[in-house]
Amino acid sequence: MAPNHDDKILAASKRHPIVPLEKGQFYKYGTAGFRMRASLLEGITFRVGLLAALRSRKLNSQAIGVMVTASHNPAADNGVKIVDPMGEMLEQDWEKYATGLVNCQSDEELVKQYNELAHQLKIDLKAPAKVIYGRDTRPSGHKLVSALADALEATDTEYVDHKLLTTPQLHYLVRATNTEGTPLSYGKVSEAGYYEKLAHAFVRAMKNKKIDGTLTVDCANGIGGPKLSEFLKYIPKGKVNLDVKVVNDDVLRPEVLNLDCGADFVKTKQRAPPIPKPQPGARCCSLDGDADRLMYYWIDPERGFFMLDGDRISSLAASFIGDLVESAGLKHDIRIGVVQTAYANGASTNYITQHLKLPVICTPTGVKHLHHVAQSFDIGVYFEANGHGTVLFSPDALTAFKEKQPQSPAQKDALETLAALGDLINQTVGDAISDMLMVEVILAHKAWSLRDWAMTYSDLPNRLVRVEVGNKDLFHTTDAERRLSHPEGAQQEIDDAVKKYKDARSFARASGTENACRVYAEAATRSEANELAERVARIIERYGSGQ
Ligand code: 16G
Ligand code: MG
Repeated sequence: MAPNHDDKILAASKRHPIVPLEKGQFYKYGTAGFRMRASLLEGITFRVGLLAALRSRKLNSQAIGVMVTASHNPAADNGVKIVDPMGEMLEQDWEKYATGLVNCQSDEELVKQYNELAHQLKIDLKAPAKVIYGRDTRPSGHKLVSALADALEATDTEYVDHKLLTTPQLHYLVRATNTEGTPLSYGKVSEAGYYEKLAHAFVRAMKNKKIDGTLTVDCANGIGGPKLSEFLKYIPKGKVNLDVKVVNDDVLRPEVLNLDCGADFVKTKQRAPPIPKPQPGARCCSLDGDADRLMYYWIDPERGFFMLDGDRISSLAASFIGDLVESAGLKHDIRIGVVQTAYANGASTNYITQHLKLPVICTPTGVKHLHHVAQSFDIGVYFEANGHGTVLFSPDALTAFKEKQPQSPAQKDALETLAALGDLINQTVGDAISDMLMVEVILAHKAWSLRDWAMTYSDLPNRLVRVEVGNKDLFHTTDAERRLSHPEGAQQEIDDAVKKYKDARSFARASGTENACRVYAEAATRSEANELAERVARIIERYGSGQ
């Protein structure tokens, strides 16, 4: 007899009601799952739990992850998203099922839709299911994970509460859980396992190179602070001289989370967060509230703040790894590619294609798009300008690093460093802690300061503007968000505006996380970039109000 979860779901769902939205509005599983004010999320998280259980049953009872976080958003927000078995974002086809369940008007309709989904997707509700979850430091997380656990109980799903985690740690744990005991094992299924793997790979990748000076890390007063401090204990004494100063790591006062600090603040405000005065030129970096974004910067006594964003990290990684592949004698066997979004500074794209001679592919915004394209290369480097990204190595590439017989000590060295990077760099999702270690390794190998790194190319001046519009859904894009297909006529006006400026580029898109449009413009000078952005913003405003 098929197990009947219906009564249990019905009863549990009544305890976690959905907050109705105004007529005509609905909740949507967006680029970062469901993200909004925490007070709206309890019922949503319960229903996400139902879907995660279905997904596990659909995928041969593999563990599915659920992360409760609102990343760089203010403390009053929260969010919930599903992680697929290999630690990737939820398959896009399933986003609509999440949206469907969450928008059911009544508990009865919810149960009906849950069963219909199971039927439509040929899911055996008798099969075992497993879900693992974690949350960031937001106090609202408690209530949300208990709603989630209720959904898992109601559907007879096995679950593990991993408690406080960075988002990338949860992604790691999902993959580690599903590969445990197989030849593809990703590491021990524990937080300690994550630290051990990273610390060991870091030491191997450093190859006794010396790290210069202190690195100050702003942790956005989020989960990255305690987790980074914990990680540092795993670095074997005397093996590497990483000197980290952890700042903005106050997780006891929830209201300071992401407040005037963190990677998103640094990127959008283009200035340093409050940190104890670093030595002039000393390395600083910022993580965001769930530690999946990274920004580097330094403060120059004369010229002020200088930022190295996701595009810079991407080009640094591509250049270093490209050189290693060549030194390892694998240039003709391994295809390296870089994936960016339309927000990537044009100067970085030119540097990668013309100087590094590597292919660049542009995708729409959102990690899931970049990740999948990066997987089409043997080594796929992907970063968003906002500092989220990673480097993916194909199974063939990893095998080549381990099995190729070196013809010289230099080749051996390069192969070992590549193999270590394969373990150091999070293969599931962008991970600020792992990316930071990668950057430290590269700078140490190249014996570069941040200034040397910044010298590789000069960014084109650029400006990002947020535009309030009546209805952002009027705006449709094409060509990886670089052009508007709707409303008709808008793109022609943008093209005409762009033509008025030198080396200019501009695009507009509807945000996937807020009810607004975003306009990006770059041009040869700062004033031109500002002027163009304002001009395009006015065009969007006009079309957005239906005039
Ligand atoms: C989410 C995305 C991020 C993207 C941002 C764009 C993930 C995990 N996160 O934070 O990659 O850059 O949305 O926001 O995919 P927007 O659509 O509001 O511009
Ligand atoms: Mg984040």
